[in-house]
Amino acid sequence: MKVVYTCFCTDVIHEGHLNIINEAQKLGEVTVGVLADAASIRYNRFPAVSLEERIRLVEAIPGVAHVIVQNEIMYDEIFERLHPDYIVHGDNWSLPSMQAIYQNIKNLIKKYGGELVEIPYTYSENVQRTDHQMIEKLAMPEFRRGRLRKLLQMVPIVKTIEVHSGLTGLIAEKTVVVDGETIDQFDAMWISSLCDSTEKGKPDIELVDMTSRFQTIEDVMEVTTKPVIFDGDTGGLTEHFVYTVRSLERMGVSAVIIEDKTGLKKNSLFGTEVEQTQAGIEDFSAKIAAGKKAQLSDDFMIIARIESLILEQGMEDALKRARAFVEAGADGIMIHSRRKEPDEILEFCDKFRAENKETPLVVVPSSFNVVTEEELAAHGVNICIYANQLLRAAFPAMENAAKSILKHHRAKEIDSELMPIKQIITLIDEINY
Ligand code: SPV
Ligand code: MG
Repeated sequence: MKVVYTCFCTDVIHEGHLNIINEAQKLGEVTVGVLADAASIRYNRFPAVSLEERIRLVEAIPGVAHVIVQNEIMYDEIFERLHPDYIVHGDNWSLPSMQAIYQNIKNLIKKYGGELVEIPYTYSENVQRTDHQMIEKLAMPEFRRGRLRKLLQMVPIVKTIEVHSGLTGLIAEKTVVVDGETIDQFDAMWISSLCDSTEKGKPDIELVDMTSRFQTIEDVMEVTTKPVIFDGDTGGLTEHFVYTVRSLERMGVSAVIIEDKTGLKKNSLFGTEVEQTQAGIEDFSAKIAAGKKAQLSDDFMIIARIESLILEQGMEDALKRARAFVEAGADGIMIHSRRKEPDEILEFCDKFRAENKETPLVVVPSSFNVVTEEELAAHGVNICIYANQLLRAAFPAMENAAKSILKHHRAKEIDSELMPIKQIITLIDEINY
C-alpha cells in the first residue's frame, strides 16, 4: 500500500475536505495530519475547537486510515516520520504563506522522494459560507474574550500590537510575514490610551471619556477576531471602574490593564519630567479587588500595571507592589520602564519569577526596543505589547504627503509613495448576498 498524506487546518469538515480524501484514497492508504494549535495560530487562524475535537472530526471521515498531529506548518517532521509516497494538497498556493509551504514540500520531495498531488480547490458557495462562519465565530464576544487566556497556554509569548481604528485593526488581524520557512502574525491587539487620545488630537490624560474609548473598541471589533487588551489608564474611581469591567466583559474584551497612579495621569514615557503621583498600595489593591468582585465571566483578566520604575521608586517597591496586587486578585502584572536598555525590566522579571511562577507578566518595550520577544520570554514574560508603533508610523507619512502637496501645489509628486487608488477602494472586503 502506498503512503498518502494530507494535512488539515480546519474546525469544520466541508465538501472540499471530503473531495481531497476521496482523491487521496485512490492513491493508497490515507493518513491525515491535524495541525497543532500553536502552528495554526501562526499560519492561519485561532482554532475554534480543541485539537482533540479536530482529531475526532477527521477520524470520522470515511476513507481516513490514520490521524496524526502535525506539529509544525512545514512538512520536515512528516517526511522524516512517514516517508510519504504522495502528499495531497489543494492547489490554492497564491498566498505568500502557501508559497512557502509549496517550496518546503518540493524541497523535501527532492530529499526523500515522493510526489505532490494537487487537487483543484473547491470554491463552492457552501465552502465559502462555512469559512465565513468559522471566522465569525471567532469574533463573537463570548469566544473572543476567552482567547487571551487560551493563548497564554499555547504560545511562548503573546505578540500584541497597538490598534486605534478599524483600519489599524485590519492590519493587526491580517498582516502575515513569511521569512524563509517561518510564518508569523500578531496574536492580540492593544487599545492604547496614548494612541486613542493622539488619534483624536487630545493629550493622554484620561481626557477622552470611556464612551468614546468604547467606540474605538467597537470599531476595531467590528472588523477583527483577535483578542483585545484595553489600556484602562488608572481605572478611574473604583466606583466607576466596576462598571468599566462589566462593559468590557460584555463587549468581549479579554483584559484591562490599570496603572497604579492617582490624580492627573500623564503618559508614563514622560517619567519624572512631569508631576505624577503613584497610588497607595492599599487603595490600588482595593480597586483591583473591587474589579474582580464585579467581574462576572471567568475568563476576563484584570492586569495591574506597576509604575515604580517609571517614577524611580526602585526595584523593591515594584516587587512589593507586585506581591500585593497579585494578593488582591490581579490576573497579571505589567511592569514598565522608560530606560533605553531592558536591564531593570529583566531584573524585575527574574526576581518576580523566582517567587511567582504562574502570574502572567506583561511588558511594553517602547523605549527598550532592542530587546527581542525571545529574550523577554526567556525571562518569564508572557505578553509583549508594541504599544504605539502603528500610530507613529502613520503620522510622519501623512505629514510628508501634506507637505509635498503644499510645496508642489499638486499631488503628483507624492503619488508614488501612496497606496494606489485601486488598492484602497478594494482593500475592504464587502459582504456578498
Ligand atoms: C499606552 O500605550 O497608552 C500606554 C503605554 O499606556 S505607554 O505609552 O508607554 O505609557
Ligand atoms: Mg496608556
